[in-house]
Amino acid sequence: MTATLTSLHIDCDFDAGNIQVLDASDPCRVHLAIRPDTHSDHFQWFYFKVSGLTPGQVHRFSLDNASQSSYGNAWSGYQAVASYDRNDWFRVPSQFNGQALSFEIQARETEAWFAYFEPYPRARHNQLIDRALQLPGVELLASGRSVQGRDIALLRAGDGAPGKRKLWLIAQQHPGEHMAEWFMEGVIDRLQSNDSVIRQLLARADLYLIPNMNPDGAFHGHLRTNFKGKDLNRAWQDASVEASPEVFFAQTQMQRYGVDAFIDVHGDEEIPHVFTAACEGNPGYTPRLAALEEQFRTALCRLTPDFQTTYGYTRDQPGQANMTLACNAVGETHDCLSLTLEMPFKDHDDAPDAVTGWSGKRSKALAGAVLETLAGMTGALR
Ligand code: GEM
Ligand code: ZN
Repeated sequence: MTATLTSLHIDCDFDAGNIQVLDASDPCRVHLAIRPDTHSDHFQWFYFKVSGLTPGQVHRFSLDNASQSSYGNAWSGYQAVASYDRNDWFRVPSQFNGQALSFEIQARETEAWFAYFEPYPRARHNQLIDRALQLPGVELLASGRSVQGRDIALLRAGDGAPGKRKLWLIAQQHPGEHMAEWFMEGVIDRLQSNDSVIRQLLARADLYLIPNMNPDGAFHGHLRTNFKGKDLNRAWQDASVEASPEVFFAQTQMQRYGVDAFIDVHGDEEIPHVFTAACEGNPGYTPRLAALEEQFRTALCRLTPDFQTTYGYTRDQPGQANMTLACNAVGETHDCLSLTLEMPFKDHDDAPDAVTGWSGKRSKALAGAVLETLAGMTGALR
């Protein structure tokens, strides 16, 4: 006789939650769908809680609309993440059949969370800002407002003294790319270490940090857009207070303080590697900028196995860059080293981790290597 299993309760009414229940009548085979961003057709990010699991029982979940997501081809080779406590996240066996992404767990406990990537909670963001402001030499330089009025913190590490290089790092323009703010936590961690590399860096440069560019989108479980349905990484030529106040704020501050190097931190759904994209298609691209990009990539490769230059986006043809992207717009406006840094939703196949795949912890470690790379370049940036 088959034991009657407890019915499951599925919830996503929390920070960054996103799921729609299609049919949960069979607790062993649950049918779900991912909800699109508000005011946009984009979707891929999911994050939900399941209660009523039967320990020892295999429970299967199917995202039935996966193939219609923004990056429908990206599900091949992807594994969902799960957690029993929202601190320790691990990959679960997942399959994509060309239509639906299904994943399963042999439950250890009666409750579990599932997500597209290890979520970076808003509460943790607030703690990160508070912790950063306790560090010597770190200040809240300015605070912007999102469409819905959430704070956008611009932190500066350093005294802004004349002659110091201005290094900008912004993160999570695309709200579903939670690895980006894990990276920014790694920046703050390395600053807090105040080791000799950081002291060398801050002797010559100031860091301008925006740990989360899109708090509304993150809170609402969006993949790609802000609360007005705007892709912020397509807003850097026509930013407005009405449609894209987040970018308008960042650009205003960049104009005010200046930029000598810029890194826009993202996640990539499809490519299972960490990589950068740069400004080779900009009209103002020069051999000087090409050399700086090469110096950065070569140095970062030497510092960590969690970076590579073989895989990445197709290079833009000369003069063909999309200037609405942050990387290209900032690189052109400020004639500086400007990069998009991409971390994978899957794993970094050059140094895979079978348990976690790419993770928050690896995003944080990468940040330390990026700061070390920048520390070795401050003299070359201008
Ligand atoms: C990407 S950036 C795309 C850059 N493409 C090239 N060829 N340089 C985006 O915004 O689409 C960043 C991301 O979404 O992660
Ligand atoms: Zn992105």
